Amino acid sequence: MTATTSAQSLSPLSTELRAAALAALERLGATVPEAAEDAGIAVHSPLSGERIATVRRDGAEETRAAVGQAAEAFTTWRSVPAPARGHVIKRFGELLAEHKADLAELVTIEAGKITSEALGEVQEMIDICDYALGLSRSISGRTVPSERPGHRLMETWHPLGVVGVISAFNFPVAVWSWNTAVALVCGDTVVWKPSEKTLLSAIGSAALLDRALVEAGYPSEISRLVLGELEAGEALVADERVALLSATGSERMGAAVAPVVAGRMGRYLLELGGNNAAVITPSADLDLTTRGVVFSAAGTAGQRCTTLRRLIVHSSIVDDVVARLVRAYEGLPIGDPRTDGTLVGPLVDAGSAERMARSLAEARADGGEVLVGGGEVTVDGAPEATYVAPAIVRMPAQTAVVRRETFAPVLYVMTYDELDEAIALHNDVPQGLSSSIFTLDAREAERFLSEAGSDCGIANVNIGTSGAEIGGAFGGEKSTGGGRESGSDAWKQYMRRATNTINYSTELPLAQGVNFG
Ligand code: UN1
Repeated sequence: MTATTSAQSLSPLSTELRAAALAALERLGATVPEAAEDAGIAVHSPLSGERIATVRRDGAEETRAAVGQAAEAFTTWRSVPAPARGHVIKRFGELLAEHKADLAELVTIEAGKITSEALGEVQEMIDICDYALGLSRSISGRTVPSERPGHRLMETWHPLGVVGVISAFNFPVAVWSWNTAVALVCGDTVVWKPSEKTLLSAIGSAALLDRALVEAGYPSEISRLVLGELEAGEALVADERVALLSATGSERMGAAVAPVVAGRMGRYLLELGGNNAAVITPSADLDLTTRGVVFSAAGTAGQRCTTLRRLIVHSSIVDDVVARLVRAYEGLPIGDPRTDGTLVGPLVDAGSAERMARSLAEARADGGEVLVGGGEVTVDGAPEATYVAPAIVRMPAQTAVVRRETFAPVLYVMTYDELDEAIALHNDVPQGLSSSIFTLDAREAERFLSEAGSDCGIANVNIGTSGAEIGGAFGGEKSTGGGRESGSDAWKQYMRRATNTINYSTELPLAQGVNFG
């Protein structure tokens, strides 16, 4: 490893962050391909707002080479028995458990998550490994009655090929692992293009998977990492050898990716923007509701795709709900995410803060009233970092700014009188990821979960919109992209289905009674 980010140019905080990141990577057994400052990709830490490293930049050519290696590795990996593939994932999970703190530290340094949430992200990786291990012994097709005597009709599932994974900064490692653990037990190989904002976390986690593969005697080409930007992403999306492209990011990114993959008849799995809402009804337990709302709206500094962005509150309780939330927001500890007790860390970069400020200005122009937060917060020793106070805005209507996802902690509050009105308002946004209702009334809860209720991929009762477990299928409808990752039967997207008809009779009866001579 050559240190090309000159120590003199770093502030004391950035020096400390760089040293901590490099030490964590060393413990993870990872080598950082550092590049000259003007040649590579700059890695910033949101904790200092400054560059802490410069990493090699892979372009289209390197991406195509990685896909070629993964395609070659597929020809052997696909024939390894699924339970044996599961053992590699089991080992990967063990390594993740052993290095949980190291990887979480990198996630905190690069994505700005508080330590507890960063540890939670790594736990989510361990959980999906457990899940995928079980899957490796339970993937199964079915047998269907044949209309012909002496015939068997059945379905079998086979590996698909190379899976391309494009992941976002806010879950820099967990989302890759959902895709990778499942894809690998399904017999696919993976090429990963992580967010250019979180390359060190990616390098650290990929090193652990490499170790699990190599220890078991398999080639590390089964899983490839591409350290690139737009050019690398475009090459991955366009490559015909990528059978499934799984991408997490903005609605704009998804709208660019989908036509390219569809145009080459590839498959895509998209997990895009969310504009998640909670309906709060008069019977809600307001202590529990307040806690659920604050975690989902202000947690991760509003930077989850599942972050709660809209509250639709019954007009009879809105003043009480708002007063409780404002009180809770006023007491939110904002600051260095490594410090015990901090609940809100920095935004990923200054661009996020600018977009938040623009959205707040637009909300005000629409008649919105900012009840708490919204401003930048200065944190000692980190003058270049971007910390903000999570905001609550009372809106007279669901205007354009509310219908758009702003990836920052802004919670819009609107009111309703009849549940039908609340559900209509809830669904009247382009996105359809996650949703909640807070109620103790079973009829209201069931209506929200019914076909005439929330139109989202995730609909909860008496918990917030974020923090899903890996066992369920994760994803959403409408402009969220329609994909499902992680648990349940999401594995089917990573495999191809074959329908087999086997004739074990001495006759050749044709289906549909056709007589052919
Ligand atoms: C994301 O923000 O892209 O449900 C994923 C949650 C997490 C995953 C979020 N388990 O909030």
